[in-house]
Amino acid sequence: MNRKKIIEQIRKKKTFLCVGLDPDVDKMPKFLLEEEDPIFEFNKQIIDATAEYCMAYKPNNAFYEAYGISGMTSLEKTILYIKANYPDHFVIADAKRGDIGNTSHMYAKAFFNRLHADAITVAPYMGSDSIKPFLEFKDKWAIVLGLTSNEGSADFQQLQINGEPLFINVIRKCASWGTDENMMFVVGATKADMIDDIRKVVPNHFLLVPGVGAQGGSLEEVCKNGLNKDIGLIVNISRNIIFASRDEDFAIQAGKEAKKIAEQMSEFIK
Ligand code: OMP
Repeated sequence: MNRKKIIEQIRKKKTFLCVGLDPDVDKMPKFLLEEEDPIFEFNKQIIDATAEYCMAYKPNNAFYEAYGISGMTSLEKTILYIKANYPDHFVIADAKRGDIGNTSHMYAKAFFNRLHADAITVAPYMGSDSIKPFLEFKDKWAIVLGLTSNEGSADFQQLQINGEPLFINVIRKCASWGTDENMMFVVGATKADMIDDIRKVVPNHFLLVPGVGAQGGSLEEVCKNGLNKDIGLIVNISRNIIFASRDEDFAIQAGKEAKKIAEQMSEFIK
C-alpha cells in the first residue's frame, strides 16, 4: 500500500488507529478454546468489531510463534482474512527483523510475498545492508525502530553520540537509505516528549507509535508533538483494545474501545 492510499484512508475514516493483534490464549474467553483455531477465531471477531474504527492492524509475531506451527497458520489466516475482507487496511508484521543482506532479503520475501504484509518492523543495529533489502519491494514498508517505548530504550538508544542521542543519529542515517514512501519509524508513546526532536529530523515520515494505553502513553501528547501536514502518525493499541473484556462480549467491548479512541483521533485531525 502506498503513502497516498494510507493518507487517503486516514482522512476518509478520520482515524489513525492501528489495532495490535497480540492474542494470548490465557487471556481469551474460555468458550473460544473449543474452536478448531481459537487464535484465528479471536482475531476474526476482533477485526470485524474494530475495522470501522481503525486503518491498520499489527500482528506481533511473538504471539503466534509461541504456538508453533499452528500459531503461524493462525497468523497467515489472520492476514488473509484482513486482505480478503478489509483490503484497505494496512497490515504491519511486527517481527523486528534485520540480518546480513541475503538473510534480510529472505525475511522480506517471507513477510511481504508469502504472508502479504504491507510493512515489517525492522531493528537497525546491523546497519544499511540489513535494512536496504526491505526497501526493494514496491509499495511495501520497513518500519525502523527509532526510539522504543520500553525502559531499556535508555540503555543504548538514548546514549549521547556526537552531542546527540543515538536514536537521532540512527533515524537520520536510516532515513537517508530510503524515503518517506518506503520507510517509517517506531517511536514509543511513552517518549512523547522527544517526538519534537524526531520531527526536526524526519518532518514528513510516518511514525508508528505503540505504547498508548497499557504502557501509559498519552494520545494527546503524541498528537501534540507528532502530527504533521499528512497526519504522519499511526498509533497502535493492542491489549487495551483486544482484552477490553475477557468474557463473551470481548469483541463488542473491543469495538467500543476502538470507537472511543477513533473519536478522540478525529478531534485531533479536524
Ligand atoms: P500494548 O502495550 O498491549 O498496546 O502493545 C504494544 C505493542 O507494540 C506490542 O506488540 C509491542 O511489542 C509493540 N511495541 C512496543 O510496545 N514498543 C515499541 O517500542 C515497539 C513496538 C512495536 O514495534 O510495535
